[in-house]
Amino acid sequence: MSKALEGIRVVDMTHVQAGPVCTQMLAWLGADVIKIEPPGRGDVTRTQLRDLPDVDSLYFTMLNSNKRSLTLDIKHPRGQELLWELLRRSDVLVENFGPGALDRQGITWERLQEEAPRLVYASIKGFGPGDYEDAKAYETIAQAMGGAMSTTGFQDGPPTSTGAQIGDSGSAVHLLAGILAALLQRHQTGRGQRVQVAMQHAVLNLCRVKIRDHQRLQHGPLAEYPNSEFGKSVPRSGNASGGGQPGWALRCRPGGPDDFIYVIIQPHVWERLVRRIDREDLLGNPAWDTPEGRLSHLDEVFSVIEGWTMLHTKWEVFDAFSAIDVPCGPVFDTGDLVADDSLRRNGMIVEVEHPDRGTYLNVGCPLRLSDSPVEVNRSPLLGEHSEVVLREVLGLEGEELALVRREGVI
Ligand code: CAO
Repeated sequence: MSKALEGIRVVDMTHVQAGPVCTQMLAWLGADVIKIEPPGRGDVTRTQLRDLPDVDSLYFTMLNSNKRSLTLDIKHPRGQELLWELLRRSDVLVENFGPGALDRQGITWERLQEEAPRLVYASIKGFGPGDYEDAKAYETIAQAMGGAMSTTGFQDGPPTSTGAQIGDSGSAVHLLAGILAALLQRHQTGRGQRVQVAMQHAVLNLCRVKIRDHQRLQHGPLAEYPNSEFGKSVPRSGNASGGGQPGWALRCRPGGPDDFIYVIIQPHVWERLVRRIDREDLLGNPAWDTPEGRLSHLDEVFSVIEGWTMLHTKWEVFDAFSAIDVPCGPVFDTGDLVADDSLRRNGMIVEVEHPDRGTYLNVGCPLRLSDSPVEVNRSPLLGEHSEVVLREVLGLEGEELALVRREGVI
């Protein structure tokens, strides 16, 4: 079966996490993603957080599947020539180097428009133009400056980062959307365009509800928050749901660190819920029976439900509450995730074979297209496809190929 992005060639000058996640998705959708890496060392993540000596790290293998690796020294004059040849024959360039890194090599938007007018030039930086534009950024810096940290955690604790990589992988997904839109628009205009995502902007976009609450706060306290006092900015709200229906993480048996279930109280399932937990005595009492009545003492409401959940495992509570249509979800720890049958059947936890490390687990592709199935293949070894790419795409042969290798260009 064909793939959605078949025939699209991507020059992948990404490293670490934010860029590689985006180009991995382009590859899963069928693009030919050629990852350019510095000869000899490659993407820094190949050697970071290694679990096995001399083997590409899981950090690298899990973010670079389905790509081809071309080592190319972009600071060498011959490397530059080959890069430009490749760019002229490609559809998309994706990069996430520090501010100005490509410009310093003469790879500017102005020149790209002249040399490769159909090319979509996509970048991730920490920040947009202005005060912060020259600053480098990592995941947690974006979380700090995009609103996630100040609003995550409990009010009596420090600002807290979230485990979901919303700065890096969140920016990657935003960039993917921009690239696909630019490729579509190219059908009308015949031209590529520049697509830019700032990690701070991506995180802020994901914190939209907190700016909603900031404005609500100017008109009075946020009743659904667990906090008793409010200042001028939105406080950390622990495990409050953030939506229109209250929710909380409730303890379950046997009381381990992840023995919790998240329960949301919808008004129309309240009666069923209290019957299920054997608290019919609460029915008929407006302080308990109406959403407005419950709002003023949500902590008490949830501790009553917790009195029942603590007697059962999170899976038992999930079954019992799901059976009466109460929205709830057990807290999955990483062991639960990799063992979950349905995630495996859905292709979200996949086993991949690697020549150096054997079998490893990858998180699969959450996009499911009926006409473009995704097969997750292993990440490339460093420079594994250098010669084949130079031969196939740029037509280099024999002595020309031998020379670039001898001179350390690839
Ligand atoms: N051949 C030769 N040189 C190469 C090369 C190649 N194939 N590929 C990259 N390089 C060089 C670049 O030209 C650049 O050199 P100069 O510094 O001399 O200009 C250098 O490698 C990369 O620079 P950098 O600033 O990107 O790298 P860093 O490790 O100092 O910073 C990071 C890393 C992530 C902070 C920075 O890249 C950044 O801010 N990126 C944008 C935001 C981002 O994506 N952050 C997410 C990171 S994931 O948590």
